[in-house]
Parts: sequence; C-alpha cells; structure tokens
Amino acid sequence: MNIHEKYIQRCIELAQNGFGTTYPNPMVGSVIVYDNQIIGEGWHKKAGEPHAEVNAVRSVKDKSLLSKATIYVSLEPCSHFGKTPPCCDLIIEHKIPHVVVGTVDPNEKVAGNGIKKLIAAGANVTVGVLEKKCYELNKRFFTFHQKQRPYILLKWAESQDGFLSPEKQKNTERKPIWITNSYSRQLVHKWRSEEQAILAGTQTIIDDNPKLNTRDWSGNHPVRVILDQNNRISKDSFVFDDSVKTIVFTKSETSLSTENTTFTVIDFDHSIVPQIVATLYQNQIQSVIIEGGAQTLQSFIDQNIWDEARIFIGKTSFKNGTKAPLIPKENGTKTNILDDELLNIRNHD
Ligand code: AOF
Ligand code: ZN
Repeated sequence: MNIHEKYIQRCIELAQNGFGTTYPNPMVGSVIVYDNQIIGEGWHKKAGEPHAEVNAVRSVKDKSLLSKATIYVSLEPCSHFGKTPPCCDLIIEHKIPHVVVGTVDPNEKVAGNGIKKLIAAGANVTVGVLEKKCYELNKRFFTFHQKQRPYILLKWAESQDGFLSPEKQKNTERKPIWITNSYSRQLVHKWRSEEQAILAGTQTIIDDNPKLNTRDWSGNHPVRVILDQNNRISKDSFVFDDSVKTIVFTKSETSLSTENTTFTVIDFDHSIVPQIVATLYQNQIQSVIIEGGAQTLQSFIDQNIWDEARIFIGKTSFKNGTKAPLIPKENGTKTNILDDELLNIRNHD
C-alpha cells in the first residue's frame, strides 16, 4: 500500500462508522494530513448533517496548517447545495492545496463537477485511489444512481441435492422445513436489517405466511414488497398487518391502500422485473433482498437484473420437490456457517 492508499483506507474505515445511518446519502470518510501526520479526521454521520470533509476540517486544531495540508476523501467532494453547502467551497475557502479522492460521486448533481471546481480553483487533485474498495463501500448508493434501480440481493437456501423444498405432502398440515441451522437463520435477519426492502412472490407468502421482518436481530425492518397478481394472498396474512411499509404489486387495484400498505398496478402480461425495479427506484429504495420463491428469483436471474446472490447449501437431501433457481455458480466464494455452506456470487463485477 502506498501513502495515498494508506490514508484512503483510513477514510474507508471512518466512513463505515456511518453504516445504517446515512441513507439516502453514502458513507464517506475524510482525513487531513500535514507533514506525514494525520491532523484531522471526520465522517458523514447522517443525512442533513455535515459531510465528512466538514467534520474533518472542524477537527483540525491549528487551522493555519490547512493551507499546507492534503485532504483525503473516499468520495468526490460535493459541488452542489443539497441539505448542506458544497464541500468544494470549504476546501477552496481554507486553501487546502492537495485533494485525494477515492472515487467520483455517481450522483448526477455532482458527477465530476466537484473535481472540476477544485481544479479550476487551483487545487492539485488526484482521483481514483482504492477506487474499487470505495465503490464497494457504497455499492447500494452507486447502483441506485448509476443503474436507476436498487442494488439487488438474491437469497435462498437449497438442499445438498438442489431443492428449495421437498415435495408437498397432500392432506397433511404443511410445516416449514428448515434447510439451514439457527445461526444462518439469524444471519438472514441481520442481512434483512441491512437492506431497505425485502421482496417475496405470491406462492411463498401463501405457503409460508412469512413476517419478512428482522425479529431475530435489532435494526430496521425493511419495506416489504409483495407480488400478488390476482389478489390471492389472504388479507389475514402477516404481510398485510400494516405494521411496516408494504408495497403490493397487483394486476388490478381491488384493495384500497391503507396507512402503510400501498397497491401498485403493473402489467403482468409483460416482463414484471423492470417494472418492479423502476417502482422501487421511484420510491427511493436503494437496495432490496429477494427471498423467494423459485419463480420470482429465477425471473430476476433470467433478466440478468441482480447484483449479488447469497445461497445457503444445507446438509439435508430431499430427492425431489421444488428445484432451486439456476444461476452460474463458478465464480462464487464459499464460506461455512457451522455445517451450512454459504455461497456468495457477484454479478456485473
Ligand atoms: C461529500 N461528502 O460526506 C457526503 C457526500 O443533501 P446533502 O447536502 O447532504 O448532499 C447529499 C449528496 O452529497 C449525496 O447524494 C452525495 O452525492 C453527496 N454525499 N458528499 O462531499 C460526504 N456524504
Ligand atoms: Zn459534501
């Protein structure tokens, strides 16, 4: 790691302090260095509050050093008036001569304008240090702005022999059959709390009556997104308890929206995936975890509209039943959670 990378790495670490509290803003960290020493640090804590650079500048005791210092930022300093004034202006005002930027800001209000403004004011600007790591830090924010859709995470659990569930037993009460261990199940609740929305298809809701919340983990409950083309889901289901914001995609609006539950009509005769992600984008949803069932997951894979898949592979074998979605598994990375295997696959890398 060279010197620039070392300080951008520190910016990334600082930025991560804002995990879960900066939405809709990205996580950003900043470090100010003079004479090979860090003289100031800051990160963005919450939308509406000061940006990383502002906090870093404020933390510098001897402000006269700023005109000889280098400011490092994991994301391009902003050039626009949003909820807060432009960070570029602050850097220019304090005559900070060197600016090192991790990656360009994908927000169309900034998108290179911050860098241009700093250069025009005479600053020496270096762009693209640990760029991939800086992108990764805000993968949801970047996907949202660059692709005009949320970051899409696919999640399922399959048996050793590739089934989501065993064949349905007729005339017997259907009990959920767990493929994964309790640690993996808790991990899923943690994952849910990290995303802004959770999506499930009609059959999954009819079969499992899931709550789609984060009861085994503290943290945010994501917005529930439900597909119910022909209004087949019983209004007594947990997803209709109006306890959290819920978006229901239907063919025709036969139910009235309530305080937290809204019905959105889409055209089920055409591919629904682009319509769903466009609606989520309009709702400012930057990420969604898709938890089934097979058909819903497969339609996102077939349209190649997904970013990451997290697949648990359990110890059990079912021999037959509902087949797990088909996805290219060659480039996945494997880890273990006790006796469960967890396969992580990234798309569009
Ligand atoms: C920075 N440093 O720490 C962050 C930036 O409404 P505002 O004023 O908070 O502006 C939000 C936008 O500013 C956000 O969408 C992103 O483009 C940028 N975030 N920029 O220079 C920061 N958090
Ligand atoms: Zn800013």
